[in-house]
Amino acid sequence: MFKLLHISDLHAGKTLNKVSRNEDLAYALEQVSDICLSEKVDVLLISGDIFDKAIPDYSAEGLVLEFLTEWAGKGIEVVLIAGNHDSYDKLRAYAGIKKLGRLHIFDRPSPKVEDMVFQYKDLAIACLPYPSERVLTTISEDAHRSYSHKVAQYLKALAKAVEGYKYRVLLAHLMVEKGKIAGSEREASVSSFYAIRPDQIPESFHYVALGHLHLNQRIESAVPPTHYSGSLYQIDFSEKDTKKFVNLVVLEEFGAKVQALELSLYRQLKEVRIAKGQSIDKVLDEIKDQKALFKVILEADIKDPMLNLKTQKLHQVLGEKLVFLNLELPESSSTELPIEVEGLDLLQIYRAYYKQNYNQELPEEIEREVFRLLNEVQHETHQA
Ligand SMILES: [Mn+2]
Repeated sequence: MFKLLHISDLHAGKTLNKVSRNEDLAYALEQVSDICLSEKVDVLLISGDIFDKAIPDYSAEGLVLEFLTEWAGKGIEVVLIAGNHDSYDKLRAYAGIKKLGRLHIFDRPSPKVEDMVFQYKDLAIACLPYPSERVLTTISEDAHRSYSHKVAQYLKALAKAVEGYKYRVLLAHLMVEKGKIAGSEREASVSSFYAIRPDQIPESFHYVALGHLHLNQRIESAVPPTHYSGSLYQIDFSEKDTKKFVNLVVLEEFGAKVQALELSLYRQLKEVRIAKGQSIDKVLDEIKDQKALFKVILEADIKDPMLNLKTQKLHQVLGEKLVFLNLELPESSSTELPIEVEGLDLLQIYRAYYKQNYNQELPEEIEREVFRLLNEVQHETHQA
């Protein structure tokens, strides 16, 4: 019998409009450590997206290093793989700290599948770190075949590599068709092009520990028990109102028993809408002491002389807790645009809009700011 704890998608170094989420992660990791010790877990599985970006901030790195080295002398093995947010090279550089803990890092898929297996007594963990297209092309013999075909071939080879073991687990960072998307995953990485079919997951595994999708879920149509444990905290506002879990897995002679354990959250992400005519003071009274980060949607009239005061008040009372403030203007203000929009660029349209609404020319400093913002959204959104 083995006890495994399956966690995923730590996203250390995540920020929301410059607000660091490292405290949220630290709070979750404390609970993970407590569970590992109180449940006497044998192996901790971490299925990728350790970091949110290739170069995270120092406090994120400190947090992860502290967590990973905590297990030295505690008799718990830790197996981790890279996710699509992780840098392969960064995780490879972590190889040295293996000496400190019972830490086993699989940073990228290797052409030799035998190198991708962690063995512990009669348990084998076959690992597939996020297979980027580039890596997959270099290690695959049939380069012309589709992405999902190559991944499926690799999974087959992994299943074969561990067939002699009594207990067999697959640890992978992958998109599986029919998985529910939270919205906070990187868009292209969850498209159907990158998805493998549930029936491409080899039947011979006793448990499949997946990372990538941020909602805790089981892929029912796969033959082996196939689970995403989900992110450890609400990564962004698309995960508002969702609960967070880790999976406790008991591997026994007759199969796997899987139990999702709910984590408590350091801060909730909350979306608050303030309707036109609603008292801002009253809303603020209700929410200002809550332990949460807020996205406030203010239904506004651009001609309202109090608008500036209202937004100032929101910033003043909520402070750091106000992560986003979105003004929602009535539909009509956009239909009032001059008809001869055709052939104008966005800046020209904004100039016309400003003149129509304020009866004056667009001031230079605003024009410069609008130009900068337009540049930013048009040229920088597609960077990873
Ligand atoms: Mn992720």
